[in-house]
Amino acid sequence: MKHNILIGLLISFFAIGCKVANEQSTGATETSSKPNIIFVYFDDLGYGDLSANGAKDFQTPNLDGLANGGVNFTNGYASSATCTPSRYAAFTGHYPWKKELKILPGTAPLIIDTAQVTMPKMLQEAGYNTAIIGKWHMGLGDANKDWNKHISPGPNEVGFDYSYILAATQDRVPTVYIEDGNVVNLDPNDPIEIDYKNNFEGQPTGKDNPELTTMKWHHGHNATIINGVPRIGYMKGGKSAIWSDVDMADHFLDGVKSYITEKSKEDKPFFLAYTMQQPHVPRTPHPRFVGKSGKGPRGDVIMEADWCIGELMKTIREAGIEENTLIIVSSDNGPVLNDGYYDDAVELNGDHKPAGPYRGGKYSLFEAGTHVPFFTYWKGTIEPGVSDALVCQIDLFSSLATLVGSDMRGPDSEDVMDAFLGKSTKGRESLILEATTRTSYRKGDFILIPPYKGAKVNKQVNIELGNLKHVALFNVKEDPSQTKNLAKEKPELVKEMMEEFLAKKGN
Ligand code: NG6
Ligand code: CA
Repeated sequence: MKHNILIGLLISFFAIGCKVANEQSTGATETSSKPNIIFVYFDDLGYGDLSANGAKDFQTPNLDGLANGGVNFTNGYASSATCTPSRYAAFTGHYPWKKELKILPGTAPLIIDTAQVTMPKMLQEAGYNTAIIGKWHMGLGDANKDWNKHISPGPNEVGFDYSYILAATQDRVPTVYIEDGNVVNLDPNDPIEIDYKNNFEGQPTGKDNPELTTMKWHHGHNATIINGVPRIGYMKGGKSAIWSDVDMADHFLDGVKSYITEKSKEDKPFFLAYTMQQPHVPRTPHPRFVGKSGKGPRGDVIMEADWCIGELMKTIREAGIEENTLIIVSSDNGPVLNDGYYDDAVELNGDHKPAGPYRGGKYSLFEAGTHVPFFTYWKGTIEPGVSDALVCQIDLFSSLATLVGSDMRGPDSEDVMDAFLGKSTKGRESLILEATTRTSYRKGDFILIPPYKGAKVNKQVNIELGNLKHVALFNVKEDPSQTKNLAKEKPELVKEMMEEFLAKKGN
């Protein structure tokens, strides 16, 4: 009898053991269908700024490793030709032109409604740890916020469990880091004050005190001088909290490394938005990258960013999570050489084509405004290849929702997960693009640009804006540099696309 009980106990122990083992293996399957997700989001990086996409004058081996080892999209888009609207679309799945979003000043309130569904909220609900480290530029708190108190709402209120950000851009105040809503290293005896209209009495500015600057402003960027760099907006106080520009890339990278190392030990998967500041102005490479590209600071910070990607990959490999991590790389808008400082970007550019074959640049309704680097990498799951599928950052929300088994969707976001995984060559059928509140319509290989009033060229940045007198139709595949307006040749297609475009825009 005793013997039988013992055998019975052994059998049940064995059965429990198997059950646990089974559960563990089910758990493992679950984690692979919920991989870690890292969204590397550049600021103003052009399609042609990577050697994988044709850059010859300098190399980006680490970015190339991801682009060539994953799916490199030849028709990958940002939603807008400027930062704020693009980011809003990427993180919320909403078309930014519906809200007529513009580039925000550093004092702007949060533009995402805290009641709104967002991509990070969707991932939180699906069991993810979520974080953003880097540039934010979607506003913070309310219009009259006190930077010396907890600043809310912000990233933490719209889906990010952790945030370590710069509020707007590197070229505008406040020039401090904000961690989970609190300015880092702030001395309460030296409070920060920010104003975008009026200077604080007695404060030198780039405009009045050029002798105090180490970087010269070309247009805009002539208010408060921080670290020798004249910025957009006025700032007073907060000395102990002011960031070091040349250390910014290392600083964000350190945060990214710690986050990945720490979170990869947890049972939950993580979503990390690594929103890099490069190569936006002011371009301030760390001294170890100065002169490396031969293209001045713009090329140098691209090489610095590429090195950061190498470090990111090392961290992922050391944490043993490379085969369980989906990495998506893109840029918030197209490239610009002179965006307001004299930094030799124009003078040393030579034959480099930051936008690759595309016409225009940042701010433009022509291709280069939004047609950006875009690739997905997932070792062991994504087969390397090149895809012509039409995909946009706005689609991340609904696509990732499918991946992680969530039924939440972004209202204007389409599920193109199979294209992201390289399993299908089918992306979106059509897409509405935006550049400084103007819109265009891409369908298949064609792009329709309606006529707009306004300057042909933004002379300050020397970029063609895409303001045309008459409607234009281009075949982006055959004519990426948009030299041949097909509107007269294909009136039927123009009519069809215009009708669809207007219907989609609700006019
Ligand atoms: C513009 C700035 C430009 C850059 C841009 C935002 C001037 C004259 N120009 O207004 O330098 O900061 O805003 O770039 O101030 S973005 O990538 O964040 O959209
Ligand atoms: Ca940008």
